[in-house]
Parts: sequence; structure tokens; C-alpha cells
Amino acid sequence: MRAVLSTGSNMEDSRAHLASVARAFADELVAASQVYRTAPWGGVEQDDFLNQTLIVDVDCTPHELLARCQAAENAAHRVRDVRWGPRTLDVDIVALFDDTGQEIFVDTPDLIVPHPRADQRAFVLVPWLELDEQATMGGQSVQSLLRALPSTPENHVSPA
Ligand code: PH2
Ligand code: MG
Ligand code: MG
Repeated sequence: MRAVLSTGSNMEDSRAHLASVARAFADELVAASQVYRTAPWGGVEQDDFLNQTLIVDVDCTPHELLARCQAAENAAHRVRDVRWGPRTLDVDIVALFDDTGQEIFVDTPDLIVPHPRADQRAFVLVPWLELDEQATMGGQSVQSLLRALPSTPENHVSPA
């Protein structure tokens, strides 16, 4: 199964926190985008984030992958308090594809894939497009999803 992961951090040593995820998936890593500096999305006043997108090929179920993403967050001492607020490390599953390239959809109480808000987030779409210009999600091209976003401050993304 191929997974598109979005990593983000705006607390402590954000670069190191992002790097910890690439390290945790080192043997399965297909591609890693550059690190982007991104304005906080979601209306909570907080520091800018660093965001990166990783593509990994893993041999496990979606929920096992979720557990690995949460283990990486826990290793960064992630605390869950403010929704869309500051965090040491967030590792989100953006999209999943089977070995023939067919998109995998998951809709369970603890995991929904594709990520329900990824299509609204330039900080997810821009790094993903860097890795795969032809990327699709929910049957739509990621390029068209990005073009549909307004150029508001919260969609501001630039190489870090
Ligand atoms: N994550 C959030 C909320 N807002 N904004 C940016 N720029 N980057 C993020 O990773 C991010 C966010 C909740 O997961
Ligand atoms: Mg998130
Ligand atoms: Mg998350």
C-alpha cells in the first residue's frame, strides 16, 4: 500500500520533529518533499508551521499505519489540547493507494481517508504536487484542488 503522509510542527525543534518521521519510515520511504514554512490554517493564532509531505510504501493495514503515525507523534511528546492549535508533531494520512494504484477509502470512527480537509489545505497540496504533479485524491487532480483554493493568508506556503 502506498501512503501520502503530511507532517507538521510548530513547537520546539520543528525540523527535528519532521525528520523523526522520515527516519521512522526510512526503509519504506519513496519520496520526501522539501520542508515548507506555512501560515497557520484554521483560525487559531499561533506560530507558523513547518510542513512536509512523505510518500511511503508500507506493508500493513490503514489502521496499523495510523498506529505508527500516532507512535511518531507520541515520541515527540505530542499533547492534544486545542483543536488546530500548536503541536510538536502531527502526522496525518492524506491518501492511500493499493499496489495497482487504485485509491483506498477508509471511513471509520478513528480514521477517515482521504483526509477530510486535505483538499482545503495548501500546506498539504503544494508539497504533494512537488513529489507528484499527476497526483489525484478522491478522483480529483490535486492541481485542480489547489487552483480552487483562494489566495488567502492561511494558504500561504513557501520553501523553508
Ligand atoms: N495543522 C493543523 C491546523 N493548522 N496549519 C498549518 N500551516 N500546518 C499544519 O500542519 C496545521 C495547520 C491541524 O492538524
Ligand atoms: Mg493535522
Ligand atoms: Mg493529525
